[in-house]
Amino acid sequence: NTKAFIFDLDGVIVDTAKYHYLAWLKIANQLGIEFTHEHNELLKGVSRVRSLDIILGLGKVEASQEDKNKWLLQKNEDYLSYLVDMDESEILPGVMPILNYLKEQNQLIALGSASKNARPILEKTGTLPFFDAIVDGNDVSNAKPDPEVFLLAAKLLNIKPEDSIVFEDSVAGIQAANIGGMVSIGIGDAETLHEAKHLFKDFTQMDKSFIDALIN
Ligand code: B16
Ligand code: MG
Repeated sequence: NTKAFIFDLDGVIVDTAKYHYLAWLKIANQLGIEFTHEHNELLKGVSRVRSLDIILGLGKVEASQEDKNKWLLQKNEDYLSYLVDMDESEILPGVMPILNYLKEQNQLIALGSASKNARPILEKTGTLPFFDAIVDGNDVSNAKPDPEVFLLAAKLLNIKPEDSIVFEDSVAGIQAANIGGMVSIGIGDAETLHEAKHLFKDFTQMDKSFIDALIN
């Protein structure tokens, strides 16, 4: 059977979460807001605009739209500076074997990411040719946990939600997949992602028989 395998980007294909964190940390420091790795969990899978609002909320800082726009721009420029030297070495362990196996099995692959920087990251890491459809932060208006991003990906592939499988590292993303009626697979920490249907620490823990069972 042909299924749609929908991958989140940050934290699933590449570990860009650390760069998002560093870029947000600069803004937080500038504003005198404490911003820990734990706080950063709240931003995973969340849009750029919403992320800033969450950080400002942590520090109970109120700001004008003008200031917010300035910080959003600064954050993105800083984030992009970390991506300049990005190459295939930044692909997370076990991802390439799974992408290759899915292709061998003639399965459809899509990206379902909140990021507006998704395409250049796929290009730089050489993973772009694997994707039959790409839906990112430029294509949707409702952020995860709204299932829009994943539903649109499945639609572009002409596959029903119940025949779609989502790989996600964020709580909001797992919730989006579940709300969309898809099979949610958490990649990361079991406690954080307890709402996922299946859970793996990373892709090296996932064997081909697991993929076979999803396909058949
Ligand atoms: P950008 P994902 C998300 O990507 C990140 O997890 C989240 O931390 C980030 O704020 C969001 O993309 C927007 O990214 O600023 O590049 O548009 O995990 O949905 O692939
Ligand atoms: Mg993610």
